[in-house]
Amino acid sequence: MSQSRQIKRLADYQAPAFLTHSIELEFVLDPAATQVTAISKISRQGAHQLPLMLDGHGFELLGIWLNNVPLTDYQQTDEQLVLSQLPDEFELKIVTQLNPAENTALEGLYLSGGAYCTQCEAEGFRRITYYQDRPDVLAVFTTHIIADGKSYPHLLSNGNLIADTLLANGQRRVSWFDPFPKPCYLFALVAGDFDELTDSYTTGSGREVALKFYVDKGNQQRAVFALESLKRAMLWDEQEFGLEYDLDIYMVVAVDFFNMGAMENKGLNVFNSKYVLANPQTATDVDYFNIESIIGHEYFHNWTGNRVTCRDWFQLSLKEGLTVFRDQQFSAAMGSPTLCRIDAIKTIRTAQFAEDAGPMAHPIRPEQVLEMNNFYTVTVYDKGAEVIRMQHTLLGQAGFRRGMDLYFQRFDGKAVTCDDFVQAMQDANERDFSQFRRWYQQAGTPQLRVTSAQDDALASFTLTLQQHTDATADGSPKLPLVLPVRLELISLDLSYRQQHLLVLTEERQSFVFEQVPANVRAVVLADFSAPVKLLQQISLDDLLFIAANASDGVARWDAMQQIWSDLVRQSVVAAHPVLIPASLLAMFRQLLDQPLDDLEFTAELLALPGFDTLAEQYPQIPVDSILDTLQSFRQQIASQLTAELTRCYQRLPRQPYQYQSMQVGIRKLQSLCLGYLAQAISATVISQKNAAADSDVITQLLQQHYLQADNMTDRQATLTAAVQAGLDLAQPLLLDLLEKDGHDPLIFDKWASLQVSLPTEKVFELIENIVNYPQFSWNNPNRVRAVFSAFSHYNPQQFHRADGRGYQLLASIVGKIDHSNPQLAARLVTPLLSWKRYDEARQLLIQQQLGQLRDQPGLSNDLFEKVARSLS
Ligand code: B3K
Ligand code: ZN
Repeated sequence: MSQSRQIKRLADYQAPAFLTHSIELEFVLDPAATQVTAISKISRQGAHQLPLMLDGHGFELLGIWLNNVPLTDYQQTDEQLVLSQLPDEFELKIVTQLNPAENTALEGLYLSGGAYCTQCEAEGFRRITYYQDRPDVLAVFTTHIIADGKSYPHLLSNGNLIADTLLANGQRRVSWFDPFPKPCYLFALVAGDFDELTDSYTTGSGREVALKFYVDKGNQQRAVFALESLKRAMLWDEQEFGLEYDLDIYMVVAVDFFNMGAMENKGLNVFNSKYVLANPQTATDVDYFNIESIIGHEYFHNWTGNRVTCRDWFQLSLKEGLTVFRDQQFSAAMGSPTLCRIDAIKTIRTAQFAEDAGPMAHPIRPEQVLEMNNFYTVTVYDKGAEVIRMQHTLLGQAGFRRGMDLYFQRFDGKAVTCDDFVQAMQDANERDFSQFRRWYQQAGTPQLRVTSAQDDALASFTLTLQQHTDATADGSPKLPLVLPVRLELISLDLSYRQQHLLVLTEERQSFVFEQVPANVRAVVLADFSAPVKLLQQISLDDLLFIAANASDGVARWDAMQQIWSDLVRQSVVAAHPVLIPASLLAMFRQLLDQPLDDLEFTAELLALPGFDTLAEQYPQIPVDSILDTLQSFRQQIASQLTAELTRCYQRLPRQPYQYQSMQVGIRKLQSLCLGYLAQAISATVISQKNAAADSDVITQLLQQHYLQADNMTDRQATLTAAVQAGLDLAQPLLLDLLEKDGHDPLIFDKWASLQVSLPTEKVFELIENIVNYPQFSWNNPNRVRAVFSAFSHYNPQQFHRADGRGYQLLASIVGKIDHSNPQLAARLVTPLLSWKRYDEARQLLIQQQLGQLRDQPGLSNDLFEKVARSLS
C-alpha cells in the first residue's frame, strides 16, 4: 500500500469543523471478516460550509447512511472520506469490514493469540471505521459486541456493562456504555477466553469499584501482585492529588502480542503480559518494580490523559510527561526515592541524551511529525517528566498541588495544551513562567558549567553557573533556560552544611554565599534537579568526599559516576586503561566489608556506569577505548578485591523469596559481587596469586547461587554474570533454564536476552538458533525485542564490531519487520540512527545499511521518517 508522506505541523492546528457527540458501535466479530457498524451524532461547529473529513484506511467500506438514507455522494481517498453539503446536525451510519487475523501491525483491531484486542493510540481507530481520529473530538461511546459466547466468554469494552443477551442464532451480544466523553484513541475492545482475577476497591468517598484482571488460562495467580499494585495506586492518587476513580469497574487485560508496555483505555487497560504477570519463579525484582510502576502509570492516566486530554498529538507530553512524573512519585512513595531517582536519571543520561544529540532530536512538544507513533519517545516521556519535576521543584509540593487542582478545575472534560498546564501552575501560584516555557520549544541537552571561588578573608563562597545548549538536528532555538540547581555546601569537618535552591535564568550568573567557613565543598545539581550535563572540574578526593558525605543520596551516587567517567576519560586520552586509584579501591573495600544499611543503594555506589552513559559524554564516541577500559576496570576490581567480594557475598543471608526492600537489596548486592567475581575468573592473568583456587571457589559460588535459588532474580544474576564474563558454566545453566521453564513465553524471552548478551562472535550463531525455536515468532514484538533490542542495547562489543556484522544483522531484521509491523521496526532501528557519532569506518558501515533500508520498496512512514532524517 502506498502511503502519503505528509508532514503535519503544530502551527497548522485548526479546531475541528464538526464535532461528534456520541457514537454507537456494533462489532460482529470474525477473524477474517469482522463487521463494524458505527452510528454517530455529529454537528457543524460555526458558520462555514467546509466538508466533513473522516480518517480511515485498511478496511472495506460496506455502506454509508446519512439520517438513515443511503449516501452515495462522497469522495474517498487512500486515507480519508470526504462528505460535503451536510446539514448542520445529522446522524451518520457507516458499515465497514476488517480482517483482524491479518493485522500484524497490531494497531486497530487484531488477534493476540486467540483473543481479539484493540490498540487505538495514536491513530489506530481509523483502522476500524471512518472517524474524526483526533484527540480533540470527544464523544460518548456505546459499544455492542456480538460473538460466539463459548469461544469468547469475555466480551469487554470501555465504561460500565449495560446489557448481556443471547441472540436467536446462539451468539452473545454484550453492551457497554462509557458516560465520559472521550477521544477515540481511548476506545478499546477485547474478546477472549481468559482467567479472571477479581477484587474491589472502595474510594475515599465510599464508592465501590469492581477490579478485574484478565489473563491467559492458568495464570490467575500471576496477576495478584499487579492487582495489589493497582489498589496501592488508587489510594496514593487519592491521598496525593485528591483524585478518585470514576467508573463502577476497572479492567486490565494482559495480552502477549503488544507493541509497547500498556495502554490506558478508559476503564479497560490493555497490558503487555510482561507488565502484569509475576511470580518469584518467572519475574525478577526489576520486573516487580516495573509492574507496579506501569500499573500506576496507566491508572494515573485516568485523570492525566483521559479526564483531561490532549488537544492535538503535539501536546503528547501534556499527558505523558505528567503521568511519568506521577508514576515516579508513586514508585518513590512505595519504595526508595533515591533509587527511583537513580533509575530515572539513567534513562535520561543514556537514551534521552542520545536522542537529543541525534537526528531525531525534538522538543518535548514536537513541532512537526510524519508518523505520530515515532514520537512516543524518551524526550516526550522522560524529559517531559523532568520538565514537570522542575515545576514541582520551583513551586514546592504545596504549590504544585495548587497548580494541579486548578488544572483539573479548569480543564476537566476538555482537550488542552501544554501551555494550558503551565498557565494553571503559574496562575495558582502567582508566578511568571514565561521563560520556563522555553523547555517546551527547545530540543537539546543544556551543558551546565560550574566554577567556584572561595574568599577566606571575607568568608564568602562564589559559585558561577553557565549554561549553553549546542545546536540540534531539528534547528530549534537555544535561548537560556530556567534551571533549578540544588546545591549543598559542606565543610570538610562536616560542622557546616547548608542547602540552597539556585535558579539560573541567564546564560551566566554568580551566586555569592556569605559567612561560609573555609574549605567548603559544593555539591551541585543534587537530586539531578535539572536534566543537564554537568561540567565541573573536581578532584578525586573531593568526589570521594561527596560520595561519602552529601545529604542527598542521588548526589552521592552521582559523585561515584563522575569518578568513573573521569577515569574513563583519562584512559581514552592515554590510549590505554589507567590503574584504578588506591583511594577508590579503599572505598570499595570499605563498602564491601561494611555495606550501608541500604544494600540496594550500596550496590548502586559500587556499580560502574554503563557503556551508553559513558558514550554520551563524547561528541564522537570512542567505542573501543570505552569498552576496553570498562573491561579492564571490572577485571581490576575483581582481581584486587576477590576476597572482599567473596566475603560480602557470603555474609548476606538468603531467605525464601519475597519482593520486599531488604531482600531486594541483598539480591542486588549479591548479584553485583557475582558480576565482579565472574570477571575474576577471566582476569586470572592479572592476579596470579591463588588464581586457580579462586577460580574454583567462584565457579562453585556461581553454580550454587543458580541451583539453590528459589527465584528468577537470583537465577538471572548468575546467568548474567557468567555470560558476560564468557564463562563455560553459562551454557549448561542456560539450557537448564530453557528446559525447565522455556515453555513460558516470558522466560523464553529472558533466556533469549541472556544468550544474545554474550560478548563474543559466537553470539551470531546463537541468534540464528534462537529464531528457529518454536517459541519464537517474528510477529510477536516481545520475542523480537528479547533478541534484537537486547542484542543492540546490551551487547555493545558485538553490535559495534569493527567488521559491521552487528549493524548488518540489525538492519536486515528491521527491513524484514517493516513489512509486518512498522512501529516495531522503527523502534528497533534507533541504535543505527546516530551513525555520525562513531568513527569514520563505523560511519560508513552504518550509513550503507541505512541507505539500503531507505531504498527498500514500500518502506513504511514510521521507518522512512527516521532513516531519512538520519541520512539527511
Ligand atoms: N499511551 C500509551 C502509549 C501509546 C503508544 C502508541 N504508539 C501508553 C502509555 O504511555 O501509558
Ligand atoms: Zn502514558
